Amino acid sequence: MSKCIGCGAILQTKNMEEEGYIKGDNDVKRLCERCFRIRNYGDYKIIFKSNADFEPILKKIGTTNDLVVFVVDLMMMNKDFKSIIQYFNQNILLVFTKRDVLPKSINDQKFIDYAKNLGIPFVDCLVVSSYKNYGLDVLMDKIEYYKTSNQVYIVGYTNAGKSTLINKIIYNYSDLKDTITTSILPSTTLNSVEIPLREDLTFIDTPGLIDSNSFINLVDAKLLKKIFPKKEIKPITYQIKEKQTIFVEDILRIDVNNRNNFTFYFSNSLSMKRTFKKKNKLLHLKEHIIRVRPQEDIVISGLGFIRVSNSDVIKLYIRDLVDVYTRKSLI
Ligand SMILES: Nc1nc2c(ncn2[C@@H]2O[C@H](COP(=O)(O)OP(=O)(O)OP(=O)(O)O)[C@@H](O)[C@H]2O)c(=O)[nH]1
Ligand SMILES: [Mg+2]
Repeated sequence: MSKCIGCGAILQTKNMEEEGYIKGDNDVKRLCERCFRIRNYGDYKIIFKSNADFEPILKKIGTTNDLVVFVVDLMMMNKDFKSIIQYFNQNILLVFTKRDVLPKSINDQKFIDYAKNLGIPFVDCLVVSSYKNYGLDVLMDKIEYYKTSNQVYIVGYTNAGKSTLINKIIYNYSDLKDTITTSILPSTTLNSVEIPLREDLTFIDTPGLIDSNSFINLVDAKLLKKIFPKKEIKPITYQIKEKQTIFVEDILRIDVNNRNNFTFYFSNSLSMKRTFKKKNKLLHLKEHIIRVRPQEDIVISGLGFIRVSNSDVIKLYIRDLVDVYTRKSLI
């Protein structure tokens, strides 16, 4: 059975609603209708998957000795890494991607040190940006150095930027024409996709695991477009002098009581507002009472993080299921 070259789904001509659907006459291209539409019309169709669909793929990788490249979106640093690395005993190369979205002034070593403190057993760690072609030569050198066979697996959470990274590698380091489908939607890649870059090097893209506590897996495509920063984030600082409330669109409410500085590392496409007046907006969302210490970040999984200067207890309202917690400041 042949697979779609864009997402890895097994091709079928019977059911338009199911993954891998292909019109008979498109057979030569081996690209399913969904990939065709994403690529040509930006027309996204969410295929709902659960991690149970993808776990067998990761388990199988764990039975090999092949190098695993674990791709993590820098904005999603907080993720529970263990739920992915538990599958692997082989060499894991940790790659933080989307470097372009965080301010240039931050030293990359900060991210690497942060990762080291999380106790992840990776052989090496580096920071890249597929958009800016940043760090890719170093990545290729490290892959050459750590690979134990001709196969290299690319794994991570959905939306991390795995397929985009492989496409950039195809473009930069091979004469291949085929590319993998990428999109802002979760579960773009549906099955493993093999890219034979050279005789002695095949990349295998995999579907990302879904983090059901990330904001990105709970919202529609329109909001997703705003949430994902397309360029460097310009942090927004609010100097709070008295009781105030900060709103981010109609998705987040933060009530602050005391003098403090809050710096938001969120996509600048999201509109933010602060108000001194008492408002009842968004109180129906899930309430979190957060005790934050000086120089800590409040992380809102999938949305971004807020650096806080002074210790305080604040109230935060966000959609149910979204993980909210504090960590030592990343910046
Ligand atoms: N700013 C920025 N965005 C990126 C970068 N790499 C990928 N993206 C964006 O991140 C989104 C997800 O990218 P994909 O490559 O489809 O992610 P994936 O990890 O393959 O996702 P799944 O196939 O769902 O597991 C897309 O909107 C990409 O354009 C990058 O280096 N910088
Ligand atoms: Mg993908």
